[in-house]
Amino acid sequence: MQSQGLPAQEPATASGPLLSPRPADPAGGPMEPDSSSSSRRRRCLLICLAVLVIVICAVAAGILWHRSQPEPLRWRGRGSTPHFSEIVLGRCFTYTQIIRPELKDKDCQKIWNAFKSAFVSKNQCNITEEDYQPLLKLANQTLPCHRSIFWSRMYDLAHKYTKVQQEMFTLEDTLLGYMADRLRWCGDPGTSEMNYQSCPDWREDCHNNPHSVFWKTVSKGFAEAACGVVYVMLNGSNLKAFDKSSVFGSVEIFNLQPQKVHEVQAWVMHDIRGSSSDTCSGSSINDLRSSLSQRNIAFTCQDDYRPARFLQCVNQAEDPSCSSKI
Ligand code: N1C
Repeated sequence: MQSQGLPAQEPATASGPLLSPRPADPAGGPMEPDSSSSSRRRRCLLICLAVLVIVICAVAAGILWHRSQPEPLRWRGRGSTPHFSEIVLGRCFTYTQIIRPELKDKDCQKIWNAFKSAFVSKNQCNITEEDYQPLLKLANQTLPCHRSIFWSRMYDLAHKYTKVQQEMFTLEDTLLGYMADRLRWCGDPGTSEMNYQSCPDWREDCHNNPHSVFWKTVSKGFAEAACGVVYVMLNGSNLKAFDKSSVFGSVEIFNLQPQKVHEVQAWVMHDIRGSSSDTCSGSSINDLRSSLSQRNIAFTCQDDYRPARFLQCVNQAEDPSCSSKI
């Protein structure tokens, strides 16, 4: 039978120093079948060992690499809205190309970059109004006088109203508000990525987070730009229709410009089947009246402004308050 061993003249060191030297074959003939098969077994064993070592090293390196990736900080608020960048960029194009084509020359890619640069890779509790200034400059938009509507605790009805009355604008009907409407976002100091796991909560983590500072900054800009008669929709089914701690009560009214704003007209709306907790003659509206009079801005107030009431009645037409006689 033909030997399956290596030729005896092959140097013993060819397989490496770990191999034991092959027995010498004084006749120069084929090796003994026993010793050749044991050398094969050893070689197999060595190859298996080497493969095992490589696998262990690869797994260990993988684990170390994974651990060295910085984990984003953990906050108490929900993380960024999934696909935040795609949504903001898409909304920018929708707004500038379809909704308000007069803004078609805005550069949405630049706007998105400025938005992201305002908060990524920064301390998420130390975001400032200045961080958002480049974004505000790029997305700047002029609104005609008498067309701005503010709201507080009345998100749905105010936006239903401007959907029908298309020449009127809430902040969410401007490019900046439209892009960010109902989204959440934050970054992480360790990376230039978004944090999709958690974001700082205004109450439980910190006030100067990317989301709160954004709304404060753009609300301030929206109020500064308003002129003529401005409108505000307030929720009379809340205990206080006017809340001094709301964005409207703490930011917007203080940034209306008395030289441009002649009058603030408030509409205090009540849920059709809800309670009527506060009205134009209540004390919270009085607070609003006096805040504005100190700033020399005239004030008028209407309970259940009829055009907005009609919108509430679309869903509850059977209610007596929706009958045309009332
Ligand atoms: O605190 P609010 O109401 O009085 O804020 C509303 C007021 C509006 O007039 C807007 O111009 O301030 C502006 N504004 C927004 O447009 C806006 N969209 C979404 C302020 N906040 C806005 N958000 C988010 O809702 C944001 O997270 C903020 O804290 C809330 C405010 O809602 P609110 O208490 O009903």
